[in-house]
Amino acid sequence: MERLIYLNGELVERKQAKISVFDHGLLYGDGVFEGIRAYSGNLFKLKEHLDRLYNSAAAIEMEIPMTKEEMTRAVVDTVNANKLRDAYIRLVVTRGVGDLGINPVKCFEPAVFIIADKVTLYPEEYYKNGLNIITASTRRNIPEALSPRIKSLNYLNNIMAKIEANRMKVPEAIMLNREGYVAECTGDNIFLVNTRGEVLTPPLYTGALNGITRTVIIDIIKDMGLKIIEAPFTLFEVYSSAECFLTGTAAEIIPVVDVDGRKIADGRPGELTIKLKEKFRKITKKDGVKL
Ligand code: PXG
Repeated sequence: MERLIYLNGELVERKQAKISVFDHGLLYGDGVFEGIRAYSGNLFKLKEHLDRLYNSAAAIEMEIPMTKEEMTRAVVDTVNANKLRDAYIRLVVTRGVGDLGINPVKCFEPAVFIIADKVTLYPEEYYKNGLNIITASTRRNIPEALSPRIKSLNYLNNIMAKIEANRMKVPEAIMLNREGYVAECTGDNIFLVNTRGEVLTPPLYTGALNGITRTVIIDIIKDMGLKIIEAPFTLFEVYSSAECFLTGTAAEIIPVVDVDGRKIADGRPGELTIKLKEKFRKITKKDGVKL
């Protein structure tokens, strides 16, 4: 079946889903987006994703021409039109068509499109054996220039770090902020478990995206009665950790067993990491908006 794409209020066939070369999302990366998943007919944490989308839009002074209720309906309709129960959903809002100058005042209407597709799962061995990752030399964008909390269409900062990972033939890379503290990975948040059994994750001000999965994991850790510490840490804490894992909509929870060629603990996925993954899987069918 040909995919149906939501484009500015209409469901159109993939071939008809076209954006102008004068769209400022394309010309300048001027826009925002979300990556969302549906699990067995449940749009997991859709409200939280939409809140982040509207906050990102507000941060770049762009008004999304739809209410959150209308956007919820548009997402539900798009997934249903494609007869999907498990899906990866890409929701994009661009500044819209303007002229060749950067000035957004000439862009009169943001463009909204939603793509719903099958989820491409990460290889099973990533979860079973854990990831080898590196530290990128590319530092995270500084908040004084552009807040790394905005999920904008300008992902070049992360892409440059991803290219470094590709060069080293590993699937992810740690990004440090300007001060040298660990911020996050190119498309995932990062967590450590130290040898005292405390869980650490970088605070958002270090340059981490406010990950939806990150928040869910923090809540699970608190429910388990474990201590979660949101405080800056360096590569020293990473290299000497008892466990390390990444979180994200696509990856869910994925163990890390090697950073920059140094083994994390015994080089096997950690016990708590595995437990968190199981707990996370259980709630993906519950918390969200039903299709
Ligand atoms: N940090 C960054 C920089 C991200 O882009 C996350 C963390 C995880 O956030 P969520 O809300 O998903 O738990 C993301 C989001 C990809 C890809 O293809 C990944 C993301 C976004 C776009 C593409 O790997 N991850």
